[in-house]
Amino acid sequence: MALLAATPTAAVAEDGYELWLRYRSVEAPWRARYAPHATAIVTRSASPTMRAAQAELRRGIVGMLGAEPSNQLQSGAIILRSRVRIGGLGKDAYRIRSAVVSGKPLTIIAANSDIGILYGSFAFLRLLQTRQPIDRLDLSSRPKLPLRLLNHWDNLDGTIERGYAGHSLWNWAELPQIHPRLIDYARANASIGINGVVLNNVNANAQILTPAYLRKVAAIADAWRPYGIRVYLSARFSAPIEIGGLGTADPLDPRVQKWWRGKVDEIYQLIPDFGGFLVKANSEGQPGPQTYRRTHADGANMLADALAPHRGMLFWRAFVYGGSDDDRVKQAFDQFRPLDGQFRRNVVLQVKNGPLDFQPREPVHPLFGQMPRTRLAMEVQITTEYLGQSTHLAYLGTMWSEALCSAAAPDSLLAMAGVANTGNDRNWTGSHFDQASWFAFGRLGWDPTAEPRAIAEEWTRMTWGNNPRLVRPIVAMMMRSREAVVDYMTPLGLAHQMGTDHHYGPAPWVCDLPQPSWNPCYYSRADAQGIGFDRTRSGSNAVAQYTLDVARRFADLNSVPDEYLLWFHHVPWAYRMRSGRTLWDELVIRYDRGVSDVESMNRVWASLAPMIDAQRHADTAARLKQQLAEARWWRNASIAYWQSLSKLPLPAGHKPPPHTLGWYQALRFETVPGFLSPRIPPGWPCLSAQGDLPCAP
Ligand code: GCV
Repeated sequence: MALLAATPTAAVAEDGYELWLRYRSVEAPWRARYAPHATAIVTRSASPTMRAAQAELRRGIVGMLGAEPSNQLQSGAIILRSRVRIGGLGKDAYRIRSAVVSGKPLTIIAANSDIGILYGSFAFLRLLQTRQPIDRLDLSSRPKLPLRLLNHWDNLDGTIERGYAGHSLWNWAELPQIHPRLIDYARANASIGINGVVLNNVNANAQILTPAYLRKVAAIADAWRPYGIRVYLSARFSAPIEIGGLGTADPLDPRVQKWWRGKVDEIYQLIPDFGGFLVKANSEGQPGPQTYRRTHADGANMLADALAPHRGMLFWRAFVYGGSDDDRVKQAFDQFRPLDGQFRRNVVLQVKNGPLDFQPREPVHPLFGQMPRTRLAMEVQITTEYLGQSTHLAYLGTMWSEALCSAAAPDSLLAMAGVANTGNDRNWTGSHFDQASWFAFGRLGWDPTAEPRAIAEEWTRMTWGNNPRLVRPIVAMMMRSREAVVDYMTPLGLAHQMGTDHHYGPAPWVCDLPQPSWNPCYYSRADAQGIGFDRTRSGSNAVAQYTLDVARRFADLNSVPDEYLLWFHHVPWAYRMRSGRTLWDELVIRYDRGVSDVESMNRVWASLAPMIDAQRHADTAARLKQQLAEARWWRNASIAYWQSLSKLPLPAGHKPPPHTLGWYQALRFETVPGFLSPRIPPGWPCLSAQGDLPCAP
């Protein structure tokens, strides 16, 4: 890295479109080291995937080294060798090694399949992008999970449920014409090993299964095939009624089974490598087999049987609640655990990382490790519905790694599914830093044991630059960022304290929604005596859903980690924490710690201005400023509410909220994403970017 310090990179105009595949010119000393090992790209195959690999290598080499590679077998050539039968490595794996053949130094990228070559090519480019030596290579890599899928919650009208980066990338009016952006999307995904994309929202519209849409879906599948990306669709369980003319969707009805078989055959006629279906059933108003008194297994197996002859997969979501009065976080486990062993081989049960709903922090879902005879996918949310949406900087690699490391999760996994955070904003994700979570999702899908810090560093180098004076502070900021959000939103195991419906901003006081578990008060259980949800034996006993040793640790106040205290226990405000402080004091200190972390992120980012291009710097600075205002708002509104119950003074040195509780309760946010039309009556108070000040009229 000493080479870098001598030649700081010039900051040129950038808008974030290129993501982490920027391929900017490397510093002269590195060019001198790299150029002799990237003089040519040689391959015998002209398959579309090999052409994509060649094109990417060429693009990277021209961009970074400024020289056009030839296609001659010469000193310094990169040889792409597919179908070489590398023992012990699977289909997607690659090996990269340096060799000397007939006196010529060469770099050989070898794989069992063409797609392995594409992955290997991206890995080779990554070495240059992150300034690693490439003259004595011998490395190989294979994905630990075979299926690595993005789930888009894109609606057919172009809106995106919980999307904060513009409209859908799929322009149904324009399709089957392929916009070049769809190819850049495929390149980005292939570069991080993503190999499947569900195009439409799990709150599905059956129209996607009609011939007119399927022809457009087939065009996307054709365009992405060279990049190893299979297309999947969310299927609406009641489609046989809505588009099939049947009077029922009962999975045991032979007419329904025949309709699905016919539909699946029709899809495979158009898309021979169609990935399969994703289904949200009997959840949040979606239809499902329980409507006909059938089980989730009956429903999933019926669809799986239709897909099986074509080797299609059926992803069935375990996100269910509302069918009982029991603690919401217990309901998925209670419904699905008894079905272990009843699903077909091509069914994957898709389970959210935690048992509630993508909160800033949850313990791992107890189904992981406890469905030994069922194939599982871990579903995470890349789009930050509950972590400040696209304003707050929250790198999620740390959060997912926490879930993946817990409860033997990686061993029981077949797949990772990530709810996509992309839209048609120029930089894809709204916030530049949200690109990092997309990147981390792919890298963790490839290797769930990968270090989130290493991933953050890789992304930073590829996205912002290799200058250590920039890499170190950005990585430090990212590594702390999610914990900061936890601290100023829902510290110490609190959850779901967000505003009704849009989930934007604090609303811990809400207690009047018809479905009990939609209310923040349901989760905090806060009253004059204390706070927290008793999930031990004296309460809902959700803790008993974990394996014995984990359950014991969580159930015991002496061993439960502070991070999960209020998730599992209801404790008095004066409860003495391990730190020696009372719970009340600790709570306030955590809120303030979160806010001060965001203050420091603002300072760090400002100091990086000379090293970062103006547009991306300014955009990020504006979001960080807004984040700070919102972090303070979260802190102040939450403390004002808890204090109205605890009646305790703030610990010394911690400032009281600048407004009354009523002021925070009166704020309305009808223009945040999720609402289709602005409905703010004139005169409503709102929060300005400057902090706790009413907006100008
Ligand atoms: C697609 C949460 C979100 C919903 C989402 C649901 C799900 O409840 O708020 O928008 O619906 O999760 O995962 O199905």
